Amino acid sequence: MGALFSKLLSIFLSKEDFKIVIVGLDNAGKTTIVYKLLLNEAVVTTPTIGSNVEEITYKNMKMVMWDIGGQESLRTSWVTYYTNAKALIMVIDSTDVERLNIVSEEMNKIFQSEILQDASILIFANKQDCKGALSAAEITEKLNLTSVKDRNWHIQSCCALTGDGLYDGLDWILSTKS
Ligand SMILES: Nc1nc2c(ncn2[C@@H]2O[C@H](COP(=O)(O)OP(=O)(O)OP(=O)(O)O)[C@@H](O)[C@H]2O)c(=O)[nH]1
Ligand SMILES: [Mg+2]
Repeated sequence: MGALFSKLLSIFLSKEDFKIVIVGLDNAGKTTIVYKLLLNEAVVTTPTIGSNVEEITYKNMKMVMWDIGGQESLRTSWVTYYTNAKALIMVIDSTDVERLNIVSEEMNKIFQSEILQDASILIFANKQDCKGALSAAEITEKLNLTSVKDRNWHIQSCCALTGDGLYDGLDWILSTKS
């Protein structure tokens, strides 16, 4: 979606909407997660260019999910989506060990972002069905998450193809806002 259209859409969406921004490196599984939640299907995806917005109603809460492309050239635009976000979801491909250092850099920017100060930060350790996937505990250690004391964060292991763990993650987000 073009930047101008995204801006116009955000003007029409009320501040009261439960806005969730979903980020993560390319191929992490963000779009797959959104459509699993929306349609209960593992859809075939193509890389997201710009962003994709879907509304998901869960436990009577209408969540507006902003799924943003994760390719390198798109990552600097992530911050432009953060205004009024109640939560941010970082999706990690748990098998992509080589790029965990890049994930760590992006996580640090998110934790330091003033605009996300009050947002709940959920980390999905995705692709747990794959051989060699790091566990949530291993990712917690590699990203040094336990050192982050001033943000409300949580890590949840999941598999976007089966849906395992996805609603546990949403339940955590809701628990932080009730
Ligand atoms: N095995 C496995 N594959 C997954 C899982 N989640 C996503 N995938 C696959 O990973 C690939 C990338 O998924 P996408 O959802 O398009 O990734 P994305 O994070 O939206 O990527 P960008 O839009 O480029 O930022 C697809 O082939 C998915 O089928 C999972 O839990 N397990
Ligand atoms: Mg995508």
